Amino acid sequence: MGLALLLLIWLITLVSTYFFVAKTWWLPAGAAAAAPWIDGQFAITFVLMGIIFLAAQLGLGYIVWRYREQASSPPVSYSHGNTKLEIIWTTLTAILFIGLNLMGSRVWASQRFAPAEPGAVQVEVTGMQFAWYFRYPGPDGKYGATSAKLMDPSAGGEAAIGLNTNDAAAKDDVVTGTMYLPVNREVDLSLRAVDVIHSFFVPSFRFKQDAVPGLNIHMHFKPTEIGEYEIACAELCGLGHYKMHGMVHVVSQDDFDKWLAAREAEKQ
Ligand SMILES: [Cu+2]
Repeated sequence: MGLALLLLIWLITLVSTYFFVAKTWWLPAGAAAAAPWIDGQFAITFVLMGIIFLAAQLGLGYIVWRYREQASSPPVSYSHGNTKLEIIWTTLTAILFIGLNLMGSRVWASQRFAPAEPGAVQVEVTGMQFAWYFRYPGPDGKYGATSAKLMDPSAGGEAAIGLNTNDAAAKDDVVTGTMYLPVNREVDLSLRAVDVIHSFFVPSFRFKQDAVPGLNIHMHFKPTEIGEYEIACAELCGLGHYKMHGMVHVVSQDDFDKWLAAREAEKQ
């Protein structure tokens, strides 16, 4: 019985480790400037945690087998703990977790606290049950005013985000249901939410940030590959959460300019 348990524990350990090593459930290929940095952080975390996980589970299996009940087993003796050992492993765990946090905080902060590169494309993303809307400020470079009173999610587009069309700065604002971005240019993102908390997640960009009602959250990132990428809502936000899906089209600067000009023309 002890041997069967040892084999079972080791088998579960090795099979679950295999999925991480073989990357069977890995994220899609990175397509933004920070992606290699974030992937590197993932790799460090998985390798360190993987070594500890393997050592702990293989050790557990061995001990289950080594101390199995046998005819010659001595009577059980109880341990009342070992303060020195507890201090050692608590300290090591604290160093590991705080260290990983400090390492990861650099890339996290670089996308949030450091200012976006000059000339970044401005895009406002609004999450609502259950859609994403994208707003470009137009030639004036200014977003027009919005108001909660004007919001009509059932109408879609400008009305959904409550754009005040009487505001001069709103005249050239473009609101779309699909996001277009020029390749290799930084994107200065403003994230808003209408109703509940949503989370703007683009797995290919390794980009995830909550959108919170009442807050305007700024982040920036740089797509580096032309292509189409999925957007998912990563915060359980209601019954339709599963279909809160969108697409980002990363195109050349030329195609982006043409696309935006065509949207402006549609407004006239
Ligand atoms: Cu959502």
